[in-house]
Amino acid sequence: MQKIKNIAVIAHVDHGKTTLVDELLQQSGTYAAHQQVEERAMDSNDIEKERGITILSKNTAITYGDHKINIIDTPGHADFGGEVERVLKMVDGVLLLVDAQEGVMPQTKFVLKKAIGFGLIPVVVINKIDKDGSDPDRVLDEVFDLLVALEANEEQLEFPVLYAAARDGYAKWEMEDENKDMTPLFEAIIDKVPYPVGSPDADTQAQVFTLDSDNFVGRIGITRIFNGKVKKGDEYLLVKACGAKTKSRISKLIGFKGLERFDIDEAEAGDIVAIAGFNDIDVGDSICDKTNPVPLDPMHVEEPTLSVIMSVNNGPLAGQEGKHVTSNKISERLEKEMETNIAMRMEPMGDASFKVSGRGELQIGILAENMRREGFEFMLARPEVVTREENGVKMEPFEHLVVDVPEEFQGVAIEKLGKRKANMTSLTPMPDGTIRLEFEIPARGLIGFRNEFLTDTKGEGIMNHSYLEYRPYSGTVVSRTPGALVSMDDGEAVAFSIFNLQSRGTMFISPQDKVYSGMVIGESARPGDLDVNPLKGKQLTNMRTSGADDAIKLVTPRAITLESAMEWIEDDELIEITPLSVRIRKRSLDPVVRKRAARDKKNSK
Ligand SMILES: Nc1nc2c(ncn2[C@@H]2O[C@H](COP(=O)(O)OP(=O)(O)OP(=O)(O)O)[C@@H](O)[C@H]2O)c(=O)[nH]1
Ligand SMILES: [Mg+2]
Repeated sequence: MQKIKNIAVIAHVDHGKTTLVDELLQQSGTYAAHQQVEERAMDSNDIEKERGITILSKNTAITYGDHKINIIDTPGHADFGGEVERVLKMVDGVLLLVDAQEGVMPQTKFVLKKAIGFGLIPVVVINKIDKDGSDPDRVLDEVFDLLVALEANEEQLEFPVLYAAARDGYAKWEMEDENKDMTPLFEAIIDKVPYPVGSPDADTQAQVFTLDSDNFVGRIGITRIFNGKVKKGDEYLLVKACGAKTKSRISKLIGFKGLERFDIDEAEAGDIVAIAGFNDIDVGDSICDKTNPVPLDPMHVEEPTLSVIMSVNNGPLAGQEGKHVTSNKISERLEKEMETNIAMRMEPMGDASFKVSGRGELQIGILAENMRREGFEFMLARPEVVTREENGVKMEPFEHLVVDVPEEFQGVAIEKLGKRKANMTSLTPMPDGTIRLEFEIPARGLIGFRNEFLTDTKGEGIMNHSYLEYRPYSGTVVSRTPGALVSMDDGEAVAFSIFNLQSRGTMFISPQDKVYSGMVIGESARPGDLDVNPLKGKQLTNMRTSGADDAIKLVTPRAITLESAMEWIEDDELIEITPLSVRIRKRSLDPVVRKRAARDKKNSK
């Protein structure tokens, strides 16, 4: 029987997980000599590469001496916390990375809490010790204190610690040791991570933690085998969380090595392999012995905390840029997403709209971004937190927020967060002269805060947050103050009118952009919406902006991205998303209806 170790690499965002996995792949000699490998090889999908972040958990395998090590790289951004939760059951140990300068951050707490909950003993890797301002001793204390706070048991409190610079390819047991290579970390994995329990001779029990597809064999479930064996060509029972059972034959069995996959005939307890042959295989399903099926517990991940209504685009420009625009197409796509993404939910709401729920704006934003790249066109409303009722009390999600600001911005940060119902829990001067402020804040209070925070701190503030728990509803929190500049006509925007409107606020559009009545074309410098005409002055040709004639100078418009729009919009606004454009519009395009609504709102106050 092969000696196997199964580990997941977990951390706060950017603490160096994917870079560390690169080095483990490199230094174990997993790649062929001539193989060209990109940096952060595990971040394989387009959006991951573009943004330099991990979005999906992915597994790889390396050989070290006589051991096979299955490694799962996980995302560190709080919105993808579900990706971490769903893989922790599949491993027997975790590498917890902590940035030697930043120290314990909100998502460090979240992932460590989950790992402790599964009874795992973390191998702590204090990473980026090469960084200026790195302070491994302080960070180690923080990790220890966190484990105590999480009520870790004695064994867990005796966690092994290594010091590393993943990017430079070394890890070591003591700071004084020489910077050499990753050998100490390989040793730690072999010595400190327990072997899988379970027996190859028992009845088969395996569980799917990731879905994949293959043009030839269809759906593939990446599974951890807990007991028994799986053999190509043999028949097994697939048991779903709801209890439904289907019998099928394994048509293809796939093993992993580095970035490669290859066909295998058999795998046994302890290993991670991909299985094809079950048409309706989903994440969380168990694959069991057909005569004595003992399914594994379904997976549990935290429920979504944020939801947004997605609907068919019904604006004047609808259908011009997208390929898939109907309610049926959108519904099909969302259903497909829910099969693989166990941290998200979807609920049809009637009138060609769907409630999509997830962990945060980024998670929902990435789904929307993937959809527009696939040719979809649709609208999104303002994100709302998912509230719950507990014993007759309305509850809402709270987040743990950490902001790092230069001292001079401490006051404004505290004041602005106070207005958003944040409760400060600590204030720590950091060695680099910044101040670290920690808060507990209703998730609602964070919607739209990032932009404001960056402006207030002149781009120097850093904020990080992750889910804490549900608490009683905390009343109204402030929302956006500036109003919208709303187009009152349909057509193509004209340079001259944009020039005239610049003094009214920040423009979102450029000359020749298509606009329509009710579309938001800028942010007003003042509260309250303003209807404006971006088409006026048609007789003055647009040529005047492009030529050498600099009679009018246009300020570069503020770029509207999917996420910035989600942060910015109010309840009476919608985002129109197509493969080519992101536009903001008023929910009601009719100015008369809007005026009446504004008057009613004012009277009711
Ligand atoms: N100075 C320094 N930088 C590092 C080190 N390891 C990684 N980095 C840098 O940190 C950044 C983030 O690295 P990633 O490996 O993508 O971090 P990650 O934890 O996988 O990030 P997410 O998956 O998005 O949570 C990159 O710019 C790396 O080059 C290190 O040891 N020292
Ligand atoms: Mg990563």
